[in-house]
Amino acid sequence: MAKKRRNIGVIGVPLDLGAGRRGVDMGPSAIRIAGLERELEQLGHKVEDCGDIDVMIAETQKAGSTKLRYKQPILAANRALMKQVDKVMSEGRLPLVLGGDHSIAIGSVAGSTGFHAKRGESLGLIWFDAHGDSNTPQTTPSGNIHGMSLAVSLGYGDHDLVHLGGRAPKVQARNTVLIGIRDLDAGEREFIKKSGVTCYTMRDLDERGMRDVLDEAIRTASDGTAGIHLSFDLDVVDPVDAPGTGTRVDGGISYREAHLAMEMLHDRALIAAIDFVEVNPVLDTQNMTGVLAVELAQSALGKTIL
Ligand SMILES: [Mn+2]
Repeated sequence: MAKKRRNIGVIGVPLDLGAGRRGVDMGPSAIRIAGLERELEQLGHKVEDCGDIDVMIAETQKAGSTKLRYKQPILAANRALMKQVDKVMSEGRLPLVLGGDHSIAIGSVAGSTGFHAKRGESLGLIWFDAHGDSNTPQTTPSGNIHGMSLAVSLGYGDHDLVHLGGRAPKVQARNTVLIGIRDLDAGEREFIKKSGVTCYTMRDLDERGMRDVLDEAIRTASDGTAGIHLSFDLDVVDPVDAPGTGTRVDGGISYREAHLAMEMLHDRALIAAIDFVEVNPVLDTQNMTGVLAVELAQSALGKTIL
């Protein structure tokens, strides 16, 4: 049994328009099939599945600008997600958002921070990822919006995406932490250095260990905030343990490091909202990565070994 029993609202976002490879739209199903609701209820939580956000599929849409591919349908899906996250939080539940590609963090973070902004509060953001997701339309090599969502949340990039919900930025750089980074584009490197976010690369994790890094990350993201939005891209985990993601990068965090991070967040942080994104069943092995997402959700929500 988890120490803190929570009411949880699961929200699926079957969106792959922000990614370069297809298939991540099946992520919410893969995570549900792996037993998400059952496992969380076994911990004593009350889980309600709110179903999926309506999203367009690539076959009915035009990509439009090569610098912001599928902007309009991505914006529409994120607007709906923002409203659903706000609704779930207004009902006193923790939003657990299942991606979909990482562009869905635009709406998820807009929703969670918007809920708190109405109460004069802000949230910190902890972003686990192999990548920076900090391109802008000016720097993007691919035009894929899942590579822009962190920058958007910090107030940089396309005006409509940045101002979704009317407020910008959604989070302050001083409360924003990236962890597990090992593959950055040139523009992202510049952005991360200048923006004021805290970035722990794989080298930092190698040298200092997950425990030390997470301790500091929780302090940074919690400082002056009402809680932490956890956005977890499964590609932060080494491809040996998480083969089902579209942009695999070798040398990621281990299975145990990922669990330790989630366990520490449960014990030492106030988690306000959670995203698990980029599970791609088309590229997976026997739904290993969907199962991993469920296991990490359990650890973040109070599962202990002893
Ligand atoms: Mn990402």
